[in-house]
Amino acid sequence: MSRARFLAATLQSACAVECRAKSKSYSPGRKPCALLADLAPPDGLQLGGLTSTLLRKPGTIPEMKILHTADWHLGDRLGRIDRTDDLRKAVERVAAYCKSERVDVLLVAGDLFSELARPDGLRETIRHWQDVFGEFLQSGGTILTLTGNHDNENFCQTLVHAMTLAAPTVGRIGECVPPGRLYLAADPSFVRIQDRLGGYDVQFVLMPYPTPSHFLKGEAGLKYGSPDEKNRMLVTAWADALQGLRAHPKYDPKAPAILAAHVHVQGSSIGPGLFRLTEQEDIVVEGADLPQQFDYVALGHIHKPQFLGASHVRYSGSIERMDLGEQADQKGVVLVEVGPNGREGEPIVLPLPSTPIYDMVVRNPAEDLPRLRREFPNSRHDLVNLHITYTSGVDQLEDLLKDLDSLFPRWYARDWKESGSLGPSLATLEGLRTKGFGETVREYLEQELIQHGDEERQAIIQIADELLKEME
Ligand SMILES: [Mn+2]
Repeated sequence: MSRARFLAATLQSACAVECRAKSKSYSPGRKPCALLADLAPPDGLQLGGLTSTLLRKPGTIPEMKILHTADWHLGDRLGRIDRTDDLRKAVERVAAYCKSERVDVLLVAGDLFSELARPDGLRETIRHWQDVFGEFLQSGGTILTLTGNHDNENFCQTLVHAMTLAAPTVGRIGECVPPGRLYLAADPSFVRIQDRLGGYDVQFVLMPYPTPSHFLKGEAGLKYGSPDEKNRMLVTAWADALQGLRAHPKYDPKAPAILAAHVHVQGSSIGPGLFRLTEQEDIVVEGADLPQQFDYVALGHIHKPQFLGASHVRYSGSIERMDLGEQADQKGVVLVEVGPNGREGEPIVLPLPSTPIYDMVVRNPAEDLPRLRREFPNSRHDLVNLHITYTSGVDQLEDLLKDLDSLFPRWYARDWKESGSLGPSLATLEGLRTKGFGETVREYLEQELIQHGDEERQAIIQIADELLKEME
């Protein structure tokens, strides 16, 4: 340890002791003696184990603090509901944790953007990051990200090219990434980050989702005959790429190492289902050796938070509930500390509040509506899938829909049927018959426009009919 570093460490230790004595928090590398008030969690959050991670033993080498998150899906939609505001709030909470926990590295393990986001939405997302993470980056924090299966390949490749043009030497395999910037990996790679005070490097292996364009390069990429064969090749290519990085001359197997990957690892629990992907389509890789190979494994792709076998191999889960399959998930981010000798202590889950999402069945509107008003007084932000049965001559469908609209303004999907009209057998037959394109469009418009005046509805349907005729 150099004399200057020794002096710095001593001062930091002294400060830590003083801070503890004054019930203040302390973390190395940032302004010492920040008041606990600075650490106040965002609205409504409870921080489990926060204080214990901030109070360090004096005289020890400081650990690098890494915050693991994934599956942001920024700009996503659920049915007719735009999730932008929900997701921005979640990102702001992640940034608040970066500040309150004195995080050094924010690791986002893929699926940053929704495939539903439009170019203007993507632009605004990047702008939002500048506002939200500006302070974190300026104070020397680093953001490491990689691409997932939902990330728009063109857009991410453009980002990577632009960032490489701005800083051509940053991100080369095995090199140190300078702090204070965001780094995005679209290809398998590994970089180092130097601890701000400890003087040691931590290696970060970054494995994007295995797509043919990034993992089956050259001739091999063209030679698969079936989807199954393609998947088998990608599984092998993923393992080979990881093995290749660990065998790289610049990779030090004795130095601390973190893996961040967007992939489905064998043995994980997907809950009710994968997000907009069938199990057959997914690439499932072998992960038995990962706990021994890495000090921490930061996974993305599966939205249900969990660890796999060892507590340091984790899916952080998404930052918000993205669909009905996630209604029971408690969302969060994971904080882990790594020192020169590897992981220090257990990873800690920091909770994120998320939007309630549920199915709502209305069978008897006259009774159900007053009851729902009593039972759901705070449902303005809830994401609701409405299933309505009404009776002609008893219920007014248009009024009923208006009432439900005011009770659950963020319903994201709804269907209704007349109680007498559809017997179960008839309903099944109806479902089995394949509808034509024109019929589907007309039925959709009829449903969507039910609350508009007849004249308006007819006018719009007429325009749609003309367009459909043109297409035919
Ligand atoms: Mn994914």
